[in-house]
Amino acid sequence: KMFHNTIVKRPGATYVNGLTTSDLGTPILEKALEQHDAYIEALKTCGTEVTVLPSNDQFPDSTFVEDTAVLTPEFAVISNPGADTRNGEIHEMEPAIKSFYDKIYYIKAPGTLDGGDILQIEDHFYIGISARTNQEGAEQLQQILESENYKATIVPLQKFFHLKTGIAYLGNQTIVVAGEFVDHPDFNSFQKIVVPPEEEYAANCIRVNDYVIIPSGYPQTKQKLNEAGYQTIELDTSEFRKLDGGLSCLSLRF
Ligand code: CIR
Repeated sequence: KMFHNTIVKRPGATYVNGLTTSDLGTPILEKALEQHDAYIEALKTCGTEVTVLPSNDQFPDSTFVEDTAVLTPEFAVISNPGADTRNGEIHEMEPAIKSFYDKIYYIKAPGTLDGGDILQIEDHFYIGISARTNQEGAEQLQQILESENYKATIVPLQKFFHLKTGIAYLGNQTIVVAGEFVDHPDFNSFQKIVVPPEEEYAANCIRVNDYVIIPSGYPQTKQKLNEAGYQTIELDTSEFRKLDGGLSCLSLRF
């Protein structure tokens, strides 16, 4: 699948106060901005037109734009983020999405849903139930997708923060998997690139056209991807990892 467009949002001064479950320390804003610059450059190298939205200090986590929407070639779904401090992020994202889409659906309370819990594999969407996405939100999305002739499977998560924390789709029926997804029955029919436990964070990688963008510092995963024939771009994501974020979280790709 070819991606023509990407949307990103700059980290703001309050980024350092974002939500986290990790104990990797407080992010360094200046470094986060440099890493974000490199991320934008990589998306351009992959051939996408990058829309860069300005930061909003009211929402410390708003650079993690992936959580605000689910985008398909035909329509957009604005999510209803499950964290209180993030829910309002959708109001700034909506006009940006409207500039690309005419057909827009919404996830509505009491349903909650974070885009990071949604993985598209060809015409089939997998919807994680997590601390952020509840059953009601997942079922709303499932109904929307099925009404648009997509398939949708709900996948309750055991340990991962978001579905895409532990799984990525590369095209060609091939997935990158870590942890609970290595032997998960819902994903057994795919070709798998298995990320070893010590490199688990590298499972959050993104295929963008001719490249797979991966976090730097995960040599075994990089080697497996290269041996499978994928060209990789490595990016330092240390300041995003400190807030449980990764490469997929930082953009909407469509
Ligand atoms: C949060 O807790 O919501 C952010 N600190 C991290 C969001 C990561 N997003 C993603 O995995 N899609």
